[in-house]
Amino acid sequence: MRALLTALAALLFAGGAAAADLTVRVTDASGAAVENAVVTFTPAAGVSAPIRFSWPYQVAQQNLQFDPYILIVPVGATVRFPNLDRVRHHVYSFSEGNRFELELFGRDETRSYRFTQVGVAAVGCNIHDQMQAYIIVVDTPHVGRTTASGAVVIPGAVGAGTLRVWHPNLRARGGAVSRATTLPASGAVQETFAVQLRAGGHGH
Ligand SMILES: [Cu+2]
Repeated sequence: MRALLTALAALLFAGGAAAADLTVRVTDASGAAVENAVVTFTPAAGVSAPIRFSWPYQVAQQNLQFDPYILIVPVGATVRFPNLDRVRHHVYSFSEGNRFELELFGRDETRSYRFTQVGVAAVGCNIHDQMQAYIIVVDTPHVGRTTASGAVVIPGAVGAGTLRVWHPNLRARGGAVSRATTLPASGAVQETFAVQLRAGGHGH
């Protein structure tokens, strides 16, 4: 009986965490799919639980590129920057609130930096101009990045809140547009954004 009650409690708890199955589609002005848009849903009621993501908080340098091109981390996260190249890199960001500089470091060395401000850090290398990456620092667990299809599934979103779309080439203040929405507690929900991109395109 005790085991049954425990199972029942677990079931009820899972029910309490119900949320809509939210898919967000991002297109450009001509209707073409936009890849590498970061979509967040921020509940109006706020977020109380600590935010953790399943992917590594890491931007490697390999073959004179940053990998990944776009990294999403929770505010307060420490991001590692391992250098897997034979050459030295000098990684920096001049983005307001997320300025940092990791001076020349070489093969198999790692530097790290803790991101304490919600926002975007545009990351570059002082030596290799073509190296570019973006670190998106968020205060919500409901976040994802659009694939080549222009779509992303946002986990756990429910209730009133703000949907926000950011893209490196988005023509808007802060590179982002947003709108208020209210999501049902269950069922499949689709939201679409048609955004204006600067020439130069759809990301990476
Ligand atoms: Cu470099």
